[in-house]
Amino acid sequence: MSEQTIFNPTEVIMIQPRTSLTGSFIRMIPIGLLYVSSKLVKAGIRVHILDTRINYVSWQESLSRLINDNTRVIGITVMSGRSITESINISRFIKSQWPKINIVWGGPHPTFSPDDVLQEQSVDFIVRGYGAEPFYQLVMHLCSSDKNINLQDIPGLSWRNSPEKYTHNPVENRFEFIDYKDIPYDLIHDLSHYRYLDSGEMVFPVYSAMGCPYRCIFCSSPTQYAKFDKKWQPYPVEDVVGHIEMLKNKYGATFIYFIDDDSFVDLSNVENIIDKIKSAGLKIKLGFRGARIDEVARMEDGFITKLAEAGTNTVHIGVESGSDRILKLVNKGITVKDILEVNRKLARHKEIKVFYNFIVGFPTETIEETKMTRDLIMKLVHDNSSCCVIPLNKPRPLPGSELYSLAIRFGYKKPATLKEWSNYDVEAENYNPVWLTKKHNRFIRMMFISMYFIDNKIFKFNLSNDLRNILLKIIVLIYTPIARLRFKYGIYHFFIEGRIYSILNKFLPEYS
Ligand code: B12
Ligand code: SF4
Repeated sequence: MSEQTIFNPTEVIMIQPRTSLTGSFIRMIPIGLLYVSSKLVKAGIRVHILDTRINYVSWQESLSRLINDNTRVIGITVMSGRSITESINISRFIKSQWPKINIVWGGPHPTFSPDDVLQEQSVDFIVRGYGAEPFYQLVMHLCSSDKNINLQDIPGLSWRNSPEKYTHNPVENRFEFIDYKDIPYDLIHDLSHYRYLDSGEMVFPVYSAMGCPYRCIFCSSPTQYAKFDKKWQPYPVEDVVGHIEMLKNKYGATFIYFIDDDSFVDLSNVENIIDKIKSAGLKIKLGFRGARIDEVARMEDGFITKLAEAGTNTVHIGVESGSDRILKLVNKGITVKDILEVNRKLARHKEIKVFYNFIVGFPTETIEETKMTRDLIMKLVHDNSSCCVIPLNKPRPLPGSELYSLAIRFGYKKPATLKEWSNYDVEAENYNPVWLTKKHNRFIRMMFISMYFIDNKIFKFNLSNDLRNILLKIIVLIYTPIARLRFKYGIYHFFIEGRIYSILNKFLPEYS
């Protein structure tokens, strides 16, 4: 397809909506939008990025300023949860003012639940799965004089034929690898808006590997890769290090956050990366969001020291439960004993801050088993003062996952409308899985909120001393003893803090 065939000139706008409260503390550059725009930018099409997490109150004006007669397509990246409400508002606003502009949704939510997205009349197309090539083809189809590209041939594309009839093209069953030199970072004009827990670092999310070979039943990844020949594939080590070098030299990166599903499937791959970082003389901090207990169990102390010496200061590990029965049910492949041993091993490496993830309230989980998770959390914090426990998740069954089939057996009905999906957020008070008793839900809610306090998180994050953070720290100092009492003894009665949290979550201005 040559550039001359495009109706001249064509402009595309890519929008990052607001996400949940978590997203206001970890605000990464919207790389989903950069990846998906990469081929268009290479073909010379003008692409603008609008991140409504920044200056949220004036997003309508900012968008109106960007739209002109050449704007043909607007893409929005959508995760399940709060960003759905935001994306509906944005899409309806566009359609009400500029009905001819095509609106395309992509990202995790449309990938897993496309039908309910197509019920929303303001959305014209969905791209499921990896987006760079399909989005390029769609824009070509919509904007170019060359009609060789048929909608039917675009992988992962979905659209509405009539109010009740939708077409879903099959997705390509392989990973999308984008050359780091083609990622159009320059579309982001001010990098200073992005942050990782207010650490003051210039953070860039980077892939070192795609996919995951494990099959935890609650995770969307095994469903996404079910038909892939290879479930895990690393990027060439030279590319990973070349990418980091470019980000450091050209954009001032000080912290690389590996967003891989799982970075440590092959320990020698990470070792090669850190060796190469060292030999290139790159001084940069590293964080890994994808690590497993059994993988850390395989690491010698020397390996962990080497990771730390290469700049690693953050590792996220999925622990999930303090009950061996639940760990088995969710196919985690680890035991509570393994978790405790790994935590003690990591306690010997204080330079690395470990973040543990938990999920409570699986179908068949008893309140006693949830209490075992509570006890494990207290033990982990006791044994390793540098660990942090991420606020709890409740299981959110995604269509196609094993958890989904299990949950259906226990009376689960998936949200019927897009609006209902927007309540599917980790912070949402009103997401109470049907298989849990009222008492169990209230117990989990108490744990969820207390978890912000029990491990002195806020003081481990080096938050700056702006007004919001000072207020937060005062609240934490006052409330921590109460939270610890509630957590330790399971006191969930008269939980007015839960209401206060919900109100704050709704009305707190976006962290900007
Ligand atoms: C960084 C990250 C975050 C960041 C912010 C992400 C953001 N965009 O705002 C933070 C930390 C805030 C976050 C929070 C959460 N996250 Co998260 N997160 C990720 C992570 C690690 C990387 C996302 C990313 O940047 N990927 C790289 C880019 C290149 O990929 P991509 O975004 O998928 O984009 C590609 C396609 O999806 C598509 N595409 C994307 N957007 C668009 C738009 C258009 C128009 C088109 C055509 C195509 C398209 O094309 C892109 C290129 O191929 C992924 C796991 C992963 N490895 O992907 C989980 C992941 C997205 N998160 C997930 C979850 C569950 C959560 C939380 C619920 C966790 C929690 N307990 O708090 C919250 C929910 C937040 C919310 N609802 O608002 C799930 C998604 C579930 C879902 N259905 O939405 C994932 C997939 C992890 C997993 N396997 O479970 N997350
Ligand atoms: S190891 Fe992580 S990415 Fe892989 S299936 Fe389990 S939860 Fe998902």
